[in-house]
Amino acid sequence: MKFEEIEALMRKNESLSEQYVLPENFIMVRLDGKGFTKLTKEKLPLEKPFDKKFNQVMIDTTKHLFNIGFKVIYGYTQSDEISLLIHKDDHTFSRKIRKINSVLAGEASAFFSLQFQEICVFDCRTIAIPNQEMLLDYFCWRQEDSHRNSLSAYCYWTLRNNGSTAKQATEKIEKMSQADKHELLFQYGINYNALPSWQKRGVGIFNREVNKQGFNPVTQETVDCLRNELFVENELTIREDYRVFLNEILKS
Ligand SMILES: Nc1nc2c(ncn2[C@@H]2O[C@H](COP(=O)(O)OP(=O)(O)O)[C@@H](O)[C@H]2O)c(=O)[nH]1
Ligand SMILES: [Mg+2]
Repeated sequence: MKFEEIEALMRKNESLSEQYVLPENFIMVRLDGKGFTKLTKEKLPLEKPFDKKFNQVMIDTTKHLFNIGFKVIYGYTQSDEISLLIHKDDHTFSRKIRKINSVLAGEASAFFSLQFQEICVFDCRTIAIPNQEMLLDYFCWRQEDSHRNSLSAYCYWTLRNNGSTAKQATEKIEKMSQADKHELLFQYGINYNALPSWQKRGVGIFNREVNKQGFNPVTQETVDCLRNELFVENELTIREDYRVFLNEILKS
């Protein structure tokens, strides 16, 4: 086979297996740390179950993903995952799913690894979201996941710190209801409801307009101007209030 024929065949096979996010759909991506249970337990010096520096690096990684060419409307991070809502009209990489996933996973992995000077890897998946209601459901779902996992993580480490083996702690937690978990923590002097919001509900990141003073070198005057700035919401609301909050971000 000639080189030209080989090339044409390769390109045909590559393009015929391509998948795209359909027009008019929001592009949702979710990145998740690969093997972070092991990484956070064995390789990184972190506090358990939650570590402020780890969370800050997740926030900084999310912010980094706002600045790599996609029109990101909202970012949400909890535990070792990041969700990014990308604009309906975004046409980066012609909406090719393979490109979106690989570039975002690469950017997040590289950025995060540099912060800890350790190889840390994220996977990435893309989900087409056809309407606004489903989009609100998506973020409420991730927040509920955050809440459940955080309650279980507190119970797990409380039991471990008080003599249980990993197996015993896991088995005990599996059988417990949400109310039982609150009660267990209470017995050890932890009021789950009073814990910092970022540990229970995750953190939201979005652009907002702020008034800044600039200096005009021509007129030698200070001038007021509006600038877009990335804002980190550490105190997210829940359920219906969260939906209202997200709707406001979508309007702007
Ligand atoms: N020590 C510590 N671990 C964390 C923190 N945030 C997330 N993790 C851990 O990261 C892991 C994420 O879970 P998951 O994605 O299901 O597991 P994976 O498949 O091993 O990445 C869990 O084991 C969490 O305990 C943190 O702030 N501190
Ligand atoms: Mg993970």
